[in-house]
Amino acid sequence: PTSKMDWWDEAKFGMFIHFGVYSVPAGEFAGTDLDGVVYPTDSPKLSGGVGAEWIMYTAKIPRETYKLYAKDFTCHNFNANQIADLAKSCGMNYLVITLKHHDGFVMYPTKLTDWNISNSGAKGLDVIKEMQEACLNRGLKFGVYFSQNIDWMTNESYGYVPEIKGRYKEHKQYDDYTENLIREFVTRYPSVDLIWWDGYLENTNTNSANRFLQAAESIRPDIIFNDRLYSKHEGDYITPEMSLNLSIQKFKRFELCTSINEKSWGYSKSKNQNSYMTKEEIIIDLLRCIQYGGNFLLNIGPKNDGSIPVQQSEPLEKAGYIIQKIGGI
Ligand code: JFZ
Repeated sequence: PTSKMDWWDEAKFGMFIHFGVYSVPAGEFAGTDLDGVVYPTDSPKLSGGVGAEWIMYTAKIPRETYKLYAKDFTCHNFNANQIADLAKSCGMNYLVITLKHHDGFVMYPTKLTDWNISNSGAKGLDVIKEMQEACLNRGLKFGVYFSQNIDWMTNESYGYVPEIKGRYKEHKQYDDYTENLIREFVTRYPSVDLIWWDGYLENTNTNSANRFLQAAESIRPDIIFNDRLYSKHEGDYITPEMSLNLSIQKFKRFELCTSINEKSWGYSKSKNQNSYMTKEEIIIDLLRCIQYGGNFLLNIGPKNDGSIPVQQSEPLEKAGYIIQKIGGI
């Protein structure tokens, strides 16, 4: 018997891509980098709120100011085929790209908000479509990261203001928008294989959440979901971000995600957010995941022109060389 999890159970290695308007400021605002930001010391690795993709929030950039970055989101050197080739050459079997991160910017030309790629320097380009086609052509499964309830561009959402974090609020209008966006997306790009939810899990209205799942599954019955939709939603697999808790992971499907730039998911030019995994570290994390039966989702953060900085492509290419040498994974 076949199950929708069949491909996922064999996937082992995938590429995560954080790409959006935050790739323009790239961790720097008003000429200063995030020197003043206090990073949590209890976690040596990356957590939410400290990466360059959070700059609108951490540097308290006003909405109208942040919107000005969109014109420099050019994607002039974005090459979906090249990125998919890189994933393939490393033995990766799937790819997950940000459709909408916490800044609310939508990476395909949606009808539902003006805050999308067609009103940016990349006007005319559909990153989601190109990436999906490149994946389809190479037999890579295709997924999208979707921030379902953090959207700093609107008061209708949860959590531009820290005080509302952790407190449940009904956001009917925003939840309707999310549901419509999911429906539009899966209708327009029906070969999507996975939605990687992310948000304030304790704030998701469970009725709304079930409508999001339904909207996607009604068009794409075999779609896979991670576990970051709401607190009690298990999803199809769990996503331990920093480390593996092996007592849990023996019993549940898991996917470890990590960024090649250990300090940021989105591209950063800040000296405080530049620490890159070596090829050895990539191979070790990958093998540890595989050994315990999980998948490893490794993140890159392209620049605003769509190119992959050499500090990220180099360790990945070198790891890919080793993986090819041993005959794949
Ligand atoms: C979230 C985002 O806030 C972040 O920008 C990035 O997209 C990342 C992949 O996901 O951050 C999280 C979410 C969950 C955990 C840590 C960081 N977690 O469960 O440990």
